[in-house]
Amino acid sequence: MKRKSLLLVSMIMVCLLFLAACGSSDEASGDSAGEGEGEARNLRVSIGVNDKHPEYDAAVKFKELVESKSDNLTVEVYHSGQIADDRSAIEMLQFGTLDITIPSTSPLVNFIPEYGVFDLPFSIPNEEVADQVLDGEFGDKMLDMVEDQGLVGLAWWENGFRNLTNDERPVATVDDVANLKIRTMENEIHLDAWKELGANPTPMAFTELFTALQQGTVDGQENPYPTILLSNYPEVQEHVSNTNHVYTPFIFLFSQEIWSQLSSEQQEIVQSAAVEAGKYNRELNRKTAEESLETLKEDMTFTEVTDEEYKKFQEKVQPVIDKYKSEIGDEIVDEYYSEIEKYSK
Ligand code: TK8
Repeated sequence: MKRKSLLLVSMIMVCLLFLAACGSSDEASGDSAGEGEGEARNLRVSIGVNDKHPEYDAAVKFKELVESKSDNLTVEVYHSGQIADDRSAIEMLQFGTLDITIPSTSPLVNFIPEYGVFDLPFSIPNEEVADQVLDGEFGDKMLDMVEDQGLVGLAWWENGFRNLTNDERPVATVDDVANLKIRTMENEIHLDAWKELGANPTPMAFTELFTALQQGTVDGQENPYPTILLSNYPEVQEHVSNTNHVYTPFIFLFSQEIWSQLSSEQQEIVQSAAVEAGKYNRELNRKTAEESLETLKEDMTFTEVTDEEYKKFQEKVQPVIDKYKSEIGDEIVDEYYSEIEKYSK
């Protein structure tokens, strides 16, 4: 009797060990979203600028990188706000009805006030400092901050230094800004800054801007040189000035709801492609900005803002910076400025 019960116990142990091994091998083969090559999916990317802009070229680069590395991911790029403007595209990511958008950071302040640091006028002094601040711990912290909004921040791309255009008069000094109807992004810091400078600002989605300039609903706008040239603003604007008043990043955002459905292998492919295409975007954007300025000097009336006048712009908007330092949060603003100082030496 004893021999039979021992045999039975041994057989049960062998079965249990076998089942345990099957269980672990199932986990290893990984059919769940977290493991293996994941399910086939087409990723839609929405950007606001048109297909002549460096951001579009970088989005196509992202598509090529993903499709070359993945067996089951495809990418479609929709430019010119065909799917939605920046703010609506962000909301579509939150609802899981769009996969990717790469907007300016400015509309994000409507969801995450801390993102207002990037809108503080005259803060980032040049692209080199921008890269070091964004690619360092501070930039990583800011990317992580979007998680509470149903978003995944994958990489920093570049919109660039913003410059003023208008159809009324040359702008060389703060006084020249008086009463200009300036379109701003949907961002209260930009609105307040242009009010403080004496303008009459109006917030508006980028997708509506060309028509508003064409119809004279607004006198002017502010954007980096590539956007000014490649959005055909010289057709509807006479004057451009090198105000360089804000450096705006583009942020590569992925819907968190859709991200969680990707396998870890697919997530790795998408993340590395977003970062690599971002480096390509920065390089192309800077080259295009130089070339665009030269063309704009031919197509428009360029007015130089001298260093002396530039300081007066900075002094004039200081009250806005002070006001938003406490609204954004003293701690994050202090950290932002100390990062800028650290890399400006
Ligand atoms: C494009 C926008 C745009 C921005 C603006 O998606 O709204 O003026 O500078 O380029 O993000």
